[in-house]
Amino acid sequence: MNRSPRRRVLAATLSTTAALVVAGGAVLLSAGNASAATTLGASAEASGRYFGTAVAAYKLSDSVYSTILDREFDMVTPENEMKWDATEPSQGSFSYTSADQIVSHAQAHNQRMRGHALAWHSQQPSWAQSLEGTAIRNAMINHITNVATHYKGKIYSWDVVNEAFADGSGGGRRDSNLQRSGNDWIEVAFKTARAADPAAKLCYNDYNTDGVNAKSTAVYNMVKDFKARGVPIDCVGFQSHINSGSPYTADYQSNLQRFADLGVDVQITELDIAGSGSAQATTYANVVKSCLAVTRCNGLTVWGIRDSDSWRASDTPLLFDGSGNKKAAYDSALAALNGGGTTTSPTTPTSPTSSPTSSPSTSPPPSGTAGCTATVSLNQWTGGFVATVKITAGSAKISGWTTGVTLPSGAAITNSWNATATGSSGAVSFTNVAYNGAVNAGASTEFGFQGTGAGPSATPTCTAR
Ligand code: 9MR
Repeated sequence: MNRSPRRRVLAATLSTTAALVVAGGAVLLSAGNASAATTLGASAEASGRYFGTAVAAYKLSDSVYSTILDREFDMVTPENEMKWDATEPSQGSFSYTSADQIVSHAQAHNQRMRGHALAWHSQQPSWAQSLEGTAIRNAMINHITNVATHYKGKIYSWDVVNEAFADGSGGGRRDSNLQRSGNDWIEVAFKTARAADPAAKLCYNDYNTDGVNAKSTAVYNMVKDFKARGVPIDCVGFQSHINSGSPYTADYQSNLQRFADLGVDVQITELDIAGSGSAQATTYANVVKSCLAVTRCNGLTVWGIRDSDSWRASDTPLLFDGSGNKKAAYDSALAALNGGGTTTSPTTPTSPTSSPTSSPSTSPPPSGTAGCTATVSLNQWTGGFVATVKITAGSAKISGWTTGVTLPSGAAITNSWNATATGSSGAVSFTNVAYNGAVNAGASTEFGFQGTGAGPSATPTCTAR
């Protein structure tokens, strides 16, 4: 069953050993920092997540490309090979050669697969482009049934429907032959995919939804409706093609969280960030941290390996340069995955009435002893709040921590991430989870919680082990 991946269990079970070999031969070292893995995939696995990339079949014979792929990544999305035009070039005649090549490569290297994409207005074969009404509806159903059946049991999650919402402030559906076949085409696509491969997570995937805006809210309302009516949907993909026209915004994390709160997983599916140097590196770290802060964020996929592999190469938006060297963005993303790094993920209110605050602990540990301090960043609005707590080790490395907060009367915690909560109102304590207890001297880790009512106003306590 793809929903409880084998390696997730392995990583959790074995993370206390001194060193171990995980996917792609990457080594997870416990010396110095128990969660400091040396590759993107191994590092993501330490928190039960994945780190993937889009792959083009024709590049697998490029040894620079495949060496990086197999060293760094534990999830693979075919960049074009599973699309409708590639898999059903003439109606009823299916062609899986290139996609199968990617699946075989992934299986041989212990990488899982994201399937992309079963139903989409773009990259339809020409025969489908000319269909309308019942004809396109039936063609879609037949296509999904065939492709999802061919890959049954081999796909961790499918982008069942891609980019069905319009850009702009209207919050409506995008016009297409699929949309014109009836507004229910999306739920029909999901039901068809579920019937064909019940083990795959079924995702809705889109771009310009990487923050709270009219388009993401339209998707949110659809997911909410699907959940209420029992339409099978398991996840939402956020493409995250980030550039000046579609920037990383401070509500990135809270947007992921509001979807997760509907009862679906969230995934970063096509990440690339235009730019270079430290600005690009900071944004990569912020996106990674946002995913790590959301319990139901399963993992991240970058849309290509080297800048030269990108669909928009001139933006140099990826983690490796054209020669395959690691960029600053790589180091920053890895550090963020390992719970370190120097960037902070800004959080903003989900309503305009919020006022972020930050307060340092009043009881710093004695120097030279194991100890920790905690600071809280609070975003609140009428009726609720999100708190991000930063735990910082003192002058010695710590191996675990517990922090205490006091909630005002009437407040209650509804959700937390990257920590185990004891209690939900009044005095509440949070203890590290397996992968973020060890914090090096002077280094930090973060966890968060969400609640109803007002957030804590006093400084959290921090006790180290
Ligand atoms: O990266 C893909 C590029 O090679 C194709 O030419 C293009 C065709 O539509 O699709 C690109 O991938 C897109 C993805 O499938 C869906 N989201 C946007 C991606 C970038 O355009």
